[in-house]
Amino acid sequence: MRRFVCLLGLLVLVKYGVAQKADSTIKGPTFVAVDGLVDSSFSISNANLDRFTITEGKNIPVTGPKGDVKYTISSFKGILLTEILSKAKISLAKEKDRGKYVVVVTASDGYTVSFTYNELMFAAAGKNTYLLFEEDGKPIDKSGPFIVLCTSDLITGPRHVKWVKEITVKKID
Ligand SMILES: Nc1nc2c(c(=O)[nH]1)N[C@H]1C(S)=C(S)[C@@H](COP(=O)(O)O)O[C@H]1N2
Ligand SMILES: [Mo]
Repeated sequence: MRRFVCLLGLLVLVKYGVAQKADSTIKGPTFVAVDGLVDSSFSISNANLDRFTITEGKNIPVTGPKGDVKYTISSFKGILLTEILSKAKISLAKEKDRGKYVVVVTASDGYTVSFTYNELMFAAAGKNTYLLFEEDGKPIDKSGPFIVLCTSDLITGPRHVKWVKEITVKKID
């Protein structure tokens, strides 16, 4: 009996130790809050990704301000930001105020990026901005678990957001 208890204790320790190790590779929040001027706020985590249409992409260079390629994302899985926003439903008080609405993406380290309503609805960024949750066939570890990236940006580094925490819809004055 004592042996059994010892073994059980060991198993628990091993399992706990492994779980700790797996968690320590994740730097950012495990869920992304979608909120602000929307009809319904919600959060996205690994547990509810199946609510969304998943898109795949490949060979995306992440470039610095001078065009230098820092690295290339060879493949990714993600959700279009517009798909997320269409579920949340941005509430425009007046249609012609659309130009005053912005979608602000923030990370746990304070890094912040914004997309305007008009560019997401009517320009290339709308079809190319994703919340990524997988890179190279695996969950994103050191920059994740969630990244926002606009693949149509001429320089992709600045609007590449690691450790995404929140996607908020705001209105400027
Ligand atoms: N959360 C967060 N995301 C970030 C940054 C940051 O400091 N914090 N740096 C940005 C910059 S300056 C670049 S060029 C790209 C690529 O940076 P990396 O090489 O650190 O991945 O990520 C961007 N995303
Ligand atoms: Mo950068």
